[in-house]
Amino acid sequence: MGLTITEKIIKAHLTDSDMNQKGSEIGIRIDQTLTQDATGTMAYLQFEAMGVDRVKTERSVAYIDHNTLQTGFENADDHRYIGSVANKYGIYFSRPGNGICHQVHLERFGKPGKTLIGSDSHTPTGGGLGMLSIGAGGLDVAVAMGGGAYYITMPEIVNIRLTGKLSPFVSAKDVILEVLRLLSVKGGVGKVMEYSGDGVRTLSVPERATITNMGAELGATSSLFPSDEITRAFLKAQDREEDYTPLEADKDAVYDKVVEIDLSKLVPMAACPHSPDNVKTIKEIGKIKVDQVCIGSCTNSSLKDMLKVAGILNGNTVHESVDLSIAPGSKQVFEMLAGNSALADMIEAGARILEAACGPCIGMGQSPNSGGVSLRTFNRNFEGRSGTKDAQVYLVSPETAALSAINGYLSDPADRANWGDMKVFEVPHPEKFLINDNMIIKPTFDGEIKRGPNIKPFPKNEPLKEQIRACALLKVGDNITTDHIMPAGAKILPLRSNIPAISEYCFVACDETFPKRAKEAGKGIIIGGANYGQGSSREHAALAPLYLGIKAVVCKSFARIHKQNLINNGIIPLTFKHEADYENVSQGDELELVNIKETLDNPVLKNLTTGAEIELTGGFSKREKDMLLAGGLLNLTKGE
Ligand code: MIC
Ligand code: SF4
Repeated sequence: MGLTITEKIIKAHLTDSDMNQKGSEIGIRIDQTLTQDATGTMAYLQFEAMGVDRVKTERSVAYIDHNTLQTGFENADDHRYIGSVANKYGIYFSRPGNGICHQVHLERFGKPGKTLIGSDSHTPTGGGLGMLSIGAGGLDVAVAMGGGAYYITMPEIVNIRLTGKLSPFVSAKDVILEVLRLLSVKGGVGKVMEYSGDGVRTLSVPERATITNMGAELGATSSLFPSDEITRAFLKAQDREEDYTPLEADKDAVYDKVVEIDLSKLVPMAACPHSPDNVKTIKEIGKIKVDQVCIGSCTNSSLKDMLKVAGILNGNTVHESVDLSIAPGSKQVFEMLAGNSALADMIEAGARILEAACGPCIGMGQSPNSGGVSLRTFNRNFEGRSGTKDAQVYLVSPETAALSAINGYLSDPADRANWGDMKVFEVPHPEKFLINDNMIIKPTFDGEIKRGPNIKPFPKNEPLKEQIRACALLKVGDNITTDHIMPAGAKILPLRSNIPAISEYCFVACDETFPKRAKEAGKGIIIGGANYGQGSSREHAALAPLYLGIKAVVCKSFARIHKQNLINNGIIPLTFKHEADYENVSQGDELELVNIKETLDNPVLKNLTTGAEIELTGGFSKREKDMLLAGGLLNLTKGE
């Protein structure tokens, strides 16, 4: 039987497990890692605590791209800390200003056929190059940097077969929006999305990367494209053709599911508030008035995206009721825009040019006006993530965003009527990118570690006790995101290195009294619905609850990275055996997990308030059980 691309890469990296058992845990060797600054400080504190003298990977890179709004000393201190750790332990350091981790990694480091894990959920961007790239918690990345295997559930493999060619002004963003429309934000859980078919050859590497990037919103473990002549051309244009290896699925590869998409039938679409899978065509939504347009983020900030935007803005003025901001994805993109008239066209049209960083995507500025309609080329539109609770955020392609910014209303770029007398144009793929890695510092393996006063140690857990008796401190519904559990934004992000301080914001999006109540109770259990913890990889969504005494989370189902983060930190993630039992626990009920040490597989939750006995499921591997018993991965490694 032939192999899929995913299986080929896994087979070449398998440590000690059996990949033929779908759904069982496998360990893989990791070739490359990446961190960003908002998760990086914790990851490197954990790496330091492991006592390893240098990184053991082929390439590890630390990026500074999230916390670049330096309103106090905290972020700059974190940057210095990460830079100093990188230098000492052998990690490349991408300085602030060099760009968003995923865009830069695609340009300068990613390699077909290799494995990459990153402490950011959009690490699968690398799948655009045919690299098995997976988002993980900071602790998992620290372990991989130390040479340890990374563990995932052997995924099901979904084949997304692309045929045809996109029509003019329909874009890669519309492809992934269509996949989200078809499969939903839960549709990729436990799966890798593997793209194939004739349509693949019509998409450049950055376009493929837009699609694999937003596979994170499906909840997928990863998304992958083959490595072919288009991949070779991209690597050649990045002056690293030697990194090319061809990679495709065998003709007789067997997939768990096949989804067919005819690219020529797609039309421009948008994900409507407040979920990336709430997808409608621009025509269906209609010509709604727009207040703000933001272009950029790791999904849509490649050179081609920016040139398309510049082409639309050229000779026009941003509509007087619209505020337009543009953040190029990397210094390479920025410098190339500056080297031709594209940047001037954007500035002339009235765009507010931001630095090459995450910026508005993570609520670092550009919050929309109250109730404002904001069109964004980003990947997440969770309620409140923009910094304005009642803003209406729509996720769109760069073409839709730019044209709407000119017109002042949501405009379908494939409909010529929306172009007025504007010129229609085509953007060719560059044959050569501008190569200048002067903002990437190679490590010299020496120097002092520089710690700022805001950098506090991470909370420690203790080995699991026989019994957990605690109150249901909070009950939440379905699709709770890590932005609910541990919000980001300009005010809270600078506290990422200080768990006691950031814990004051834990769950405030759901219940402002939560941190105070949790501290008073000293311990607690959280009750959740389906797809609990979707979204980001931020380990803080486990570390802050740990600090606040949360012992277990009981819900209908979990998102992959968050579940792993809970286990890594010794918080027990359990699911209801019968989903209907969700109704049998109310916030405030006194609960008991009886004899939990022995019953991790099938524990019983006693509701001491109502007398109900609720059956739960653990479904942990041996390794995960050992972590939970030890009170987390670090305790386990240190034998505590
Ligand atoms: C995000 O897009 O939510 C982030 C910010 O990039 C996160 C990481 C973080 O919270 O630091 C992610 O996607 O993992
Ligand atoms: Fe940065 Fe946004 Fe991408 Fe997260 S999704 S890495 S915040 S650009």
